[in-house]
Amino acid sequence: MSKPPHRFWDEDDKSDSFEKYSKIRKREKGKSRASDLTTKFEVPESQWEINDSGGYFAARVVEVHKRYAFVSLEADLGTIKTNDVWLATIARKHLTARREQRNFVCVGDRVLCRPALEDELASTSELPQCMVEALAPRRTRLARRDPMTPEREHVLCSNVDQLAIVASFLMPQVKWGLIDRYLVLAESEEIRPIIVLNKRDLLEEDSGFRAKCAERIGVYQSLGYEVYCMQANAKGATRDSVTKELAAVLKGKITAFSGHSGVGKSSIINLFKPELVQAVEPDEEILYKGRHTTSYASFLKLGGGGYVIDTPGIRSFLIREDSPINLTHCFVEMRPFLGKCAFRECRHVDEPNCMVMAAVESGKISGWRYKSYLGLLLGTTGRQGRTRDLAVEEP
Ligand SMILES: Nc1nc2c(ncn2[C@@H]2O[C@H](COP(=O)(O)OP(=O)(O)OP(=O)(O)O)[C@@H](O)[C@H]2O)c(=O)[nH]1
Ligand SMILES: [Mg+2]
Ligand SMILES: [Zn+2]
Repeated sequence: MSKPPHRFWDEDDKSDSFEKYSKIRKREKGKSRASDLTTKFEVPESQWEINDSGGYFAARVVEVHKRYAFVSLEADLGTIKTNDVWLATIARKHLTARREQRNFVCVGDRVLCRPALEDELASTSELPQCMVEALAPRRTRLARRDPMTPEREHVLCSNVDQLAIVASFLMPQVKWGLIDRYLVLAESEEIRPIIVLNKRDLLEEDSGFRAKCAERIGVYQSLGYEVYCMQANAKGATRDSVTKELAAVLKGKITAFSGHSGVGKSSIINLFKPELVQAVEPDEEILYKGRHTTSYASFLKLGGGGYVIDTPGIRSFLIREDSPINLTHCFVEMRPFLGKCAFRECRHVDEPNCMVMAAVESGKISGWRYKSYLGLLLGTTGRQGRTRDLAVEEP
């Protein structure tokens, strides 16, 4: 998996403690992944038996509905024939397991399918029909938790290489805390984050808000994150240099687009000539009605190469990295201080001789990023944290 061109910690000392914590993290991560593999439904691809006589074939889930999904043929890994779409249902024998999951499959999943038999046909459909027999373990995943049933996890999409974190400067106003939360998710899944700030046209010249945005963008860039500022609905936006730069970043990769409703995710994707043009409500009023224009995630092939997953706007999602070590690791500017505080288990909250807090005080770590860290650390632990998971406090 390719890494962004420049990362903050590249030039930093890869100290013993850093290596040590990296190992601990890997081990913990392995544990949480192993629990995903408890059902017969999840089978590594190396064990798939694709024999042509049974008509078995590998496919990619491109859209998920309540009772069925759409899948596209994927003979070679990475070559998804998005114009060869099948209506897929899950083989009945798998339907009792995995209750903790809201969906059995999600967009981006690699699945093993076979053509449906006569008595398995779901309904009259123009499309050929198939049964999903196995799911490949997910390489990466974007998940969120249902606030009413926090033990249930809803995986929004899987196996993406990159995460485009989309926000608009205004209408709705950018939530920096949400961006930080997404960045933690990307770091923890080890996927490349791309920050896209849209609706540049709504920024007033010389406003204090504009200056604040510039300062925050500068901090993200200094951490090695790419930030693209654009106006997706501008005339000639497809030919804009920012659009071209972004197109180059999307090429050859699978990128999920995520962010609040109404920030312009679908409008941006439409600039890249997707196979299917995404619906966009021209009326800004959708923001006030709280309606989502995109109602389910879909997998799209771009004209210039690469695939994107357009997701409906979301407000919150689950963060796995709720231990101080893991969370510190996901705030890249804190990595150099891992294991250097006086207390081995330092949470960097109120402990004496904390190197992270010292770095905040000396200005090495920005105060608002540190506040985001505190919000995530204290807000995602314990029962209270589960409900607080919903409201992203603005640092
Ligand atoms: N002023 C301004 N409006 C924009 C811009 N880009 C998109 N819009 C408008 O913002 C509204 C929402 O855009 P969408 O692309 O549907 O947003 P979305 O993020 O896909 O929203 P959901 O599908 O609900 O999650 C539409 O009315 C767009 O026309 C922009 O750069 N500037
Ligand atoms: Mg949309
Ligand atoms: Zn500390």
